[in-house]
Amino acid sequence: MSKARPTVLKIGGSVITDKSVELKARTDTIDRLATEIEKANVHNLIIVHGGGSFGHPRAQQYGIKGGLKDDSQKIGFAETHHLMTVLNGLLMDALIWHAIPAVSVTPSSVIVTKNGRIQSFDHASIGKLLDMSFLPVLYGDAVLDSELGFTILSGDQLVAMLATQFGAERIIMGTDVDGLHDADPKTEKTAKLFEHLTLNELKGSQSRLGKSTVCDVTGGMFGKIVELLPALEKGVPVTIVNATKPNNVYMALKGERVKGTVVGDERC
Ligand code: IP8
Repeated sequence: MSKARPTVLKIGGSVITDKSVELKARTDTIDRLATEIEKANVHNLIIVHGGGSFGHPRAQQYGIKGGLKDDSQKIGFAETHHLMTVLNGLLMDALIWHAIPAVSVTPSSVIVTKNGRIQSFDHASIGKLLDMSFLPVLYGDAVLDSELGFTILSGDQLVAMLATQFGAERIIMGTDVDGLHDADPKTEKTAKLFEHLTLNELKGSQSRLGKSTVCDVTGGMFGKIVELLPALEKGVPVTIVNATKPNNVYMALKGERVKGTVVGDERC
C-alpha cells in the first residue's frame, strides 16, 4: 500500500440531497464538491456518502434497520439499496467528469453485519484501489445481517471502520451545519458551536448534542458522533465542517483552518 495515510471524507446525505423532498438530489452541490475535491488533489482519499432523501425514507417505510420480519419488506430492502446506487451514480458522474479516478465500492457486496455492527468486511479491493491511487467511494447502504437478515449500515459506521482499518490520518465530516453545537442549530438560534473538543469532552457532552429534525433512520448528528468513537479512540482526529458552504471541503482537505469543530486530542 502507498505510504501516505489516507484521509476519509464523509459527505452527508443532507448535503447532497434535499432531505425534505424524497429523491431530490442537489446536483449543483454535488458538482461543486467534485470541483473542490479535484482542486484539493489529495492523495489517498476515501469518500463515503450518506443516504439523505434517497436512502432514509424507503428504509423507514419498510423498517429495514430492524431486520427481516416479513417477506413484504424484501422489495423495500432491494429498493433502498437500489436508490443508494442511484445517488452514488450521481456523485460518481460528477467525480469522473472532473477527471478524478473514483471507483465505487458497493458496501452490501463486501460487508455483512451482525445485529447492525460490521461483522465481516472484505477490504482487499479497497486496499488495492488505494495502492493504485484510485479514489474508493462507498456509502451508507442496506446490507445483509447474520442475525437480522438485513439492516441499514450508516455511512458513519463505515467511516470509522475504514479509518481504523486503513490507519487514516484524519476524518473530515462534511455536514449541513457548522459543526457540533450544544443544541440543534437548525431549531435553536442560541446553539453554541464547539470549536474544539477532546475525546473526553466529547464523551461528556454527548447527551447535549442536537438530534436530527428530519427523517434519518441512523440517528442524525448524535448517531454520527457515537459511530466515530472507535476511530477517535484510535487517535484519528475528526474535523466537522459545513459542506453546504462553498470552499469548506476544499480548505479542510488542504488542512486549512475552517469554521467547524475539531474533535481529538490535538489542538489545531
Ligand atoms: O445517511 C444510511 O447512511 P447515512 C444509508 O450515512 C441508508 O446514515 C440506506 C439509509
